[in-house]
Amino acid sequence: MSKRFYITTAIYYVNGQPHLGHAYEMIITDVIARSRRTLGQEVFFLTGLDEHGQKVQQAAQAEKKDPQAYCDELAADWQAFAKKLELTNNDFVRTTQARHKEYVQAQLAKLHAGGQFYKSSYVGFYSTKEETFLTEKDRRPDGTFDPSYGNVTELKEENYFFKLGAHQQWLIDYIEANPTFVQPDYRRNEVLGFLKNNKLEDLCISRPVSRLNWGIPLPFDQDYVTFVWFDALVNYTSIAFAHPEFELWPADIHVIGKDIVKFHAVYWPIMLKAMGLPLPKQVLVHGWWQKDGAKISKSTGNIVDPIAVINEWGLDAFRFYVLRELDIGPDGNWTDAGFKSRYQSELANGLGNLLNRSLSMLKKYRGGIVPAKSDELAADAARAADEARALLKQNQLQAALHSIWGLVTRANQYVDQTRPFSLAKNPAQAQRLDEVLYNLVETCRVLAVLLWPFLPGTAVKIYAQLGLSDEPNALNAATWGGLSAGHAIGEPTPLFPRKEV
Ligand code: ME8
Repeated sequence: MSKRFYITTAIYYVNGQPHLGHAYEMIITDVIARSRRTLGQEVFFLTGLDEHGQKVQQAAQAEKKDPQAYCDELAADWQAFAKKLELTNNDFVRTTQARHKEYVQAQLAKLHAGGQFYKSSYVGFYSTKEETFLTEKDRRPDGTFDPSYGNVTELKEENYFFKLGAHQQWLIDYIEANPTFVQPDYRRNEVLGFLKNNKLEDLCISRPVSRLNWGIPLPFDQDYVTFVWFDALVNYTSIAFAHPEFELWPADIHVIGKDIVKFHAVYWPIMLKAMGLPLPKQVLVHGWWQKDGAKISKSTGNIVDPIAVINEWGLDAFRFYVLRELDIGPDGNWTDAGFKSRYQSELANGLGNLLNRSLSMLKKYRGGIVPAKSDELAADAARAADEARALLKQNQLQAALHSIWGLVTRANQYVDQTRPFSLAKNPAQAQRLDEVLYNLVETCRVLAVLLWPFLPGTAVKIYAQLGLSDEPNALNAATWGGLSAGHAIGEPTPLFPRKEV
């Protein structure tokens, strides 16, 4: 059995509907998963839901629902959302599933037996919003806590703690020896800075049932449930080992947002070490989306509804905008004007126009039959394919799209330069017209192959319009000359209808 490329998203709290930030994370993970598939690797892609903890319990209470019933309803929406985005996930974890809960309890029992936990009294402050304990040193100079913590309450209780602190130097050494473990580099430097300048506190891994009962009971003390983060992080392994038919662990990439780096780059490696498991190869950290320069927030109404955008503009227009607009790392800003502008210029007038005029001319001038091979654009296509291949291997999605669009632009310029509509008027130019038409339709075919990880529906439509029955899902097929003379293409239809804006 050979190891599969195993990639995960964070798992999402089921306390509301998915928003732009969640959609972005799912899409970049899907593009990386598809990229590896198109490069010929076997891939396992996991996404899912984080269903326990106070946040979810409170959201259920606010709707006067039993937490499990509440999660079941929302889980159906989230699963439908994954389908709407055409994610190629191989499984969908819900942390309330028996397969996950049993695994978490088995790990807890093992760690407890191995002396990794101790019971101690905790006096301090608690942020429900962040599900985290706070101390005096988290106060701001004016004595208050940062509003991002929400309502902070004072609390004294007995809990179980996991011995994190003992592994601080080991983790520093590990991250220094493995420069790609946390990416981009500036996130890695932040983690190292945090570890070198702070004493790592032990991690509280329990919550008393008297305060919170929506969680996985500790197998060794029924008065407690497991801290939601300990439960959540373990999903990456519980599901990997729920698939004995594949070799999955260690994960190749955990894709997460910038707010949860500490959990993934500090707590999780130490948990895995204690569990006797190898560490994931990489934690890949993306930035956060804003809209119109302000935080996305349901309460202020500053939101982008991904489903509404997809229903109006199509899935691939949505996928394209978020991937082309924002590299993995920095923060991004959604504007409706920016979205429409990319739709119009890059999709409708760029790619869509290239395909439509290339196929329409082939229909009109050659009855839809591919002429003899010609290779005027072969070098341009090969350059775009080589660049895309190299960039996809490094998860440089935005840069890869940029290279691919270089080929779209080149082919559109080629139409303007060679003027096939004029050539068609002159019978003496019949052979030249054949050459031009071949270069155009073959470039469209190569583009479909290169675009498949990013815009899978569009890639499939291009192949169908070219009259090809296979799927454009293997990058090797980007080699020039795939279309043969005499092949009959299908019907040209606009990929991205122009819209009044
Ligand atoms: O943190 N832009 O869940 P979550 C980009 N359950 N990404 C964003 C975003 C935005 N505006 N808002 C949120 C949790 N995200 C835990 C994770 S993993 C074992 C447990 C991203 O639903 C965020 O950075 O609050 C995170 O990666 C993901 O959405 C889930 O956030």
